[in-house]
Amino acid sequence: MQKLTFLDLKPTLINFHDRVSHGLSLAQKEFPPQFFYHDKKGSDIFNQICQLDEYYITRTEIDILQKNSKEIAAIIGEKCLLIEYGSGSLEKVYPLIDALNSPTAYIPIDIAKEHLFVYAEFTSSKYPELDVIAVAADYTQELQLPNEKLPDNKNVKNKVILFAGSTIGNLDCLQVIALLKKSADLLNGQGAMLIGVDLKKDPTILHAAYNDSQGLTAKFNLNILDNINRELNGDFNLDNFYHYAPYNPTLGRIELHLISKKSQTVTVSGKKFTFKEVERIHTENSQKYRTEDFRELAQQAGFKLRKTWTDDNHLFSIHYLELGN
Ligand code: AVJ
Repeated sequence: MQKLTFLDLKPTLINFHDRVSHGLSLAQKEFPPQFFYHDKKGSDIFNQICQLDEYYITRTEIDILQKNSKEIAAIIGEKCLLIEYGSGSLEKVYPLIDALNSPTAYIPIDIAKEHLFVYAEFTSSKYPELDVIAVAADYTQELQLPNEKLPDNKNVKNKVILFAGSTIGNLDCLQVIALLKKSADLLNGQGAMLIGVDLKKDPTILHAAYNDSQGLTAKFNLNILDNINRELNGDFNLDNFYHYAPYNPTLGRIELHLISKKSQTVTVSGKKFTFKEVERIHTENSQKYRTEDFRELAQQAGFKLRKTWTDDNHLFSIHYLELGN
């Protein structure tokens, strides 16, 4: 018997047209990083990036989780509600579910409903004994899980939010604190987060990861313009833009930009936008952290860093953050 529940908390989706038009009207043009995954092609390119030798993030995180799954499971303990922000990170969450040896429930939360449902069905058929509660919601917004849909409190000893994939790197530090505070609320002030965070390192390694020799990251970045052309009747000429992804050592982050090769005018849904030569559209930040910096940030949101796991080369980190004393 499968135990699968769907909860639709009706998250508000960003309207592609409005957000594109807004982003192109700003003095410093920008798009949110979610736009990379707007179409299947974007998500496919990202999966290809994850296979690149130069892109260490995905592989290293999976490796850390697998190597330390027993210890992580021991810290989390039995009768755990395992919540996950985002869904579909099979290689990351399945080893953890295995190591936890029947958590009380697994609760993936994702804004993309269709994708979430497919993933939840798959997970539930793989773990027929596991109580899977799929929640369509936006975890960056205020969020409460309806108590009556959750397992009885006496079967819950710990609640842990898994936030893998270094997605937190897309946020600036105020947004990180806000997200952690919202997470503390979601946990009702008791529980923990298991969170994947990319580490500061030799900029050459970072540069290679975001400027790969096959040009996949460039394709990933430029694909946003293709989506705008197709869906919003745009006339971006992709040959007129560079992919630019420098490491900013002052801010400690990789930045992705699309840079106009010349002065040009582009039309999107009948509206004209002008670009000066070398004017940019900022498409992503990918923040890197020292462990002590992340510890301090987490502290500002009321979390204590209990334990950090990393790989032998100190490329990536997984932190266990606890609420309360
Ligand atoms: C999905 C946010 C982890 O910051 O490395 C990969 C995505 N952007 N190449 C990252 C990304 C360019 C990414 N995260």
